[in-house]
Amino acid sequence: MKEWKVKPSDVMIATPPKSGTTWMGEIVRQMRAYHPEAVGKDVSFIIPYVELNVPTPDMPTALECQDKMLSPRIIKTHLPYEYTKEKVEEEGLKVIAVLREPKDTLTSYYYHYCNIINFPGDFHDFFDLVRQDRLHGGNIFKMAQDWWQARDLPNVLVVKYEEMKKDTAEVVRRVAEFLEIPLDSKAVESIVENCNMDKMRKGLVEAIPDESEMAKQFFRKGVVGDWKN
Ligand code: PPS
Repeated sequence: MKEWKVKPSDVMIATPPKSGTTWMGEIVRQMRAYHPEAVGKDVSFIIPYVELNVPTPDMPTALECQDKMLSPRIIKTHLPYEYTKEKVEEEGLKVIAVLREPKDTLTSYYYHYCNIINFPGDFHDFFDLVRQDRLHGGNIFKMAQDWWQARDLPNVLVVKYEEMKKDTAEVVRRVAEFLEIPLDSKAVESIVENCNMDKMRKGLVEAIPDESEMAKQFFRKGVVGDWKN
């Protein structure tokens, strides 16, 4: 984060893992085409994580990828608040934080562990990791609490996954207002439609056909209250 340079038009999507990062990312990505400063409709399909630096010789680092991105850039992160605090509070970085009922987040996270990273244990084993604060994405409770406390900053918008489920169009309008992107009702409707789970799943399967199973598992159920099951 010390090396990363904020641009005034940047927007960062910050969430505890499994809280709606990808969904909000796609909403903002779709919206980006209507941004007054956008160059055409050219926006990357993949939104990079600020913290994901892959140190292999032939792979550009996340910072290098971001340097090459066209502005206005969309970046995402699961970093704890304290790492981004300076950028947010002193440099005015715009952040959309998405929070989700933690029981659903952990349910989703458990399936992520099983399906995506081959965790061999059951939910109890997984929950032991939660209790020991050993999840690879960090402490979802602390992250949610910190972003919630930052919600009154003018450059921070906090949205809940449950609100996105209940009325996606309302959230799209709120995000557009926050990002100062003018959208008419047709644009809102089209963004909502393009960001539904089936379309997003299909898009990912087409983008990475060799890993279509993973893509299907990633877009799992997308419902509120699945923890009960
Ligand atoms: S990650 O790995 O941290 O980036 O995961 P993240 O994208 O934050 O969260 C994944 C969960 O979000 C659900 N999802 C959606 N729900 C509704 N609509 C859309 N379009 C959508 N896209 C992703 C996804 O299914 C994961 O939740 P669960 O409960 O596992 O289904």
